[in-house]
Amino acid sequence: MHPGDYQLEIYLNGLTGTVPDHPMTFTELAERAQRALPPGLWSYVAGGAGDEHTQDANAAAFTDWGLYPRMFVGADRRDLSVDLCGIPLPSPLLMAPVGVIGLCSQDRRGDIATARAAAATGVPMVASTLTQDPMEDVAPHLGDTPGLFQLYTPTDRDLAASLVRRAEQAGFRALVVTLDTWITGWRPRDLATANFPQLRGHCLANYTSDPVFQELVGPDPTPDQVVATWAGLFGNPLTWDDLPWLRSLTDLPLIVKGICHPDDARRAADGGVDALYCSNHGGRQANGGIPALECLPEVAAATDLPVIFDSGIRSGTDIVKALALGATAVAVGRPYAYALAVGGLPGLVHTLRALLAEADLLMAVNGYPTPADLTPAALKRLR
Ligand code: FMN
Repeated sequence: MHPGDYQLEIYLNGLTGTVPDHPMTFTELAERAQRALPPGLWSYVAGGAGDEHTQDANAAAFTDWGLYPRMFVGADRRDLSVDLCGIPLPSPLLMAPVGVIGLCSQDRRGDIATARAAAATGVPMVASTLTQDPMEDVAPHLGDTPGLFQLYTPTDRDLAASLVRRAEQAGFRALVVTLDTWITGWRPRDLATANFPQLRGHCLANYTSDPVFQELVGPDPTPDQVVATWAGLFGNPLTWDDLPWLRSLTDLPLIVKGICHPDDARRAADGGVDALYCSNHGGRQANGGIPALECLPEVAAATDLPVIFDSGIRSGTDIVKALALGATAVAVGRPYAYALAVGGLPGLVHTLRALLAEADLLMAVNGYPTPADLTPAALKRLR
């Protein structure tokens, strides 16, 4: 079985008159997600920082590169598996942490649906700190697929330690600490509707279920007290001096998310992290103007550590190009949030399979049978 076999399945279904229920392109996915989601949630998921130039540039940057077709390779057998910090993965694709994924499914149990999609496809879920269901309820649905836990480091160190301890006990296999979101970037779409989901009490289950948080908020808190306590400790403006403490929190692989400069990559490596996560948060945080893909080669070259990449991946082709530019694994954010909104669990499974099928078939046609064959030499810079 290759991921690309999904296309045969679709064509064979067509012989009995069945066509896919779910979108085949990102454009259609986005159009249908906009219709499926309440307007405020659509704006929150689809929007980004400032005039969204960086967010658009993230996706456009992939068209600056082309993949050389190579012949006489006989790439009839592909192996897309990768090793990420000692965790064997069937493919290099992950689902990025999306804090409101819980709200994106019609029943508002999207964290659990995402975990089930991970179980069905082998595509790991990076579970956000911000979930509708507590991590202990999400993790069992991952099945045999590894899950990673993403930490928004709170200002209270005991709460941070408690969240990490719970993630370990729930069976998550790595800790992803997000560095670029201790404060929220300027997001005009959300500001125009004065809408910030967590301030309305959404996606705080990991906090309200936490013994340290419960202690901090006091007995029988009102919803307003929960939100006020959460808002008061959500964002920790970490410095390099905090890295030894973060490292001491867990023996799990520690992955730092938001690394876009080679100096930061080197310093994080010196501080004992296990992998780098090159991302500009999908252009949601800073409208600084550099597409994340432009940062990837330098970050990848800076150390020997594995690198996860996200921000702007919209297709299987994009996955292949990011691998060639140095990523060990790549993650999608909005594409899977839209897929869940449009088609629930089956829609999400379809989109993940479609992304992998396209990547696999591009590698087959162009003669790159494994991720290791994808190097910068496979790419031609077009602009
Ligand atoms: N990143 C985090 O580290 N933690 C989060 O809770 C989180 N929530 C997000 C919520 C939404 C609605 C979106 C779209 C992104 C969020 N991100 C979060 C950023 C994603 O992990 C990822 O970096 C980004 O979506 C990748 O870009 P893409 O959407 O262009 O694929």
